[in-house]
Amino acid sequence: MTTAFETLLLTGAAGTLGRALTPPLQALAQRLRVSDLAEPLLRVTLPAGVEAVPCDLADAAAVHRLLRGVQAIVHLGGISVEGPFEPILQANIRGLHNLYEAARRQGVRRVVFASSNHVTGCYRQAQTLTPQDRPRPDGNYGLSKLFGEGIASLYWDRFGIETVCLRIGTATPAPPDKRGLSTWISLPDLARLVTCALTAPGVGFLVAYGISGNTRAFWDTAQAWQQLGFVPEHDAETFAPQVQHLLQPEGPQRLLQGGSFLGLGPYGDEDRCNERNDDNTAA
Ligand code: NAI
Ligand code: 15L
Repeated sequence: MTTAFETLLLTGAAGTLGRALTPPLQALAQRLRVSDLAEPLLRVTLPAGVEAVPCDLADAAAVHRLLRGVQAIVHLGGISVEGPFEPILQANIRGLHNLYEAARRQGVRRVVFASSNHVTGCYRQAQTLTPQDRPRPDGNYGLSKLFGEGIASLYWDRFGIETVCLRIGTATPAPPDKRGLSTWISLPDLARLVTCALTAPGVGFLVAYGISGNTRAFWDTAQAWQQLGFVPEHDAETFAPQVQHLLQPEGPQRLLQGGSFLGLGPYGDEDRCNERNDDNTAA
C-alpha cells in the first residue's frame, strides 16, 4: 500500500477525537506515533502497529524527543474546553510553542492544527463569516486557539512549515442542540477533512472551518474547502426534528456563535459575558 508519510504524529490521541482519528490516520502512514499525557494514554486500546509515546506538551525537551523523525503532525492535544487561564497557558499556549519549535528543529513539513470555532465565538449567530473575518475569541480557550493560528502563520512565513488550522465546530456523533445544526461535523467528515488537510498540495498557511455540509452553517467554507479538496458527505439538517427545540439560555449563549462557552468565565468578579457584544455587529 502507498502511504503519504513515513512517520505521522497524532497528539491528544487518548481524547474523543484522537480515538476516532487513529484508524484513518494509520492508513496514511508507514508508522503512526500517537501521544497524550501518560495516564490517559494508558487507558486507550491502540490498534496493532501504532507507536505510543506519553508526553506532556508543556515539557519542551519531551516534545522535542516526541517529534524525532516525524514528517507531519495532527495536533489535537491540549485543553479542549473553556476554563481558567493557567492550565490553558501550559497545555495549549506553551504546548503549541514547544510543538512548533520542535517541528522547526526536527524538520517537520506540515501540521494540521485543531483550532476551534471559539476563535470567532463572539460573532452573532445571524452572521455568516469567512476565515478572513477578524478573530473574536470568546474566552481563554478561544484565545489559545488564536495563538495557535498566529504561531502557525509565523512558522510558515519564517521557516516554511505548512499548517492547516481547522476551526472545528462540534465534532460529535450527532448535533447536540439547535446550535449544532450550524456547527456540527460528523466524525467521518472530520476524518476526511483531516486527511485532505494532511495531503492537499501547497497549502502554506490556511484557515478552514471544520463542519459538515450544513444547511444552516454560520461559516462560508467554499474557498478553503476547494483548496483542500474537501467534500463533506453529511448535513446536520437530517437531525433537525430531534434537536431544533434544544436551546441555550437566553442572552449571549443563544445569540452568539460560541454558544455555551459564552456562559463561562472570566472566573473573577466580572463572571459574565459583556452584554455590549449584543450591539457590536460589525464584522
Ligand atoms: P479531548 O479533551 O477529548 O482530548 C484532548 C486530549 O489532549 C486529552 O486526551 C488530554 O489528555 C490531552 N492533553 C491535555 N493536556 C495535555 C498536555 N499538557 N499534554 C499532552 N496532552 C494533553 O478533546 P477532543 O474533543 O478530542 O478535541 C481534540 C482537539 O480538537 C482539541 O484540541 C480541541 O480543542 C479541538 N476541538 C474539538 C472540538 C470538538 O467538537 N470535539 C471542536 C473544536 C476543536
Ligand atoms: C470546541 O472547541 C470544544 O472542544 C468542544 O468541546 C465543543 O464544545 C465545540 O467547540 C463546540 O463549540 O461545540
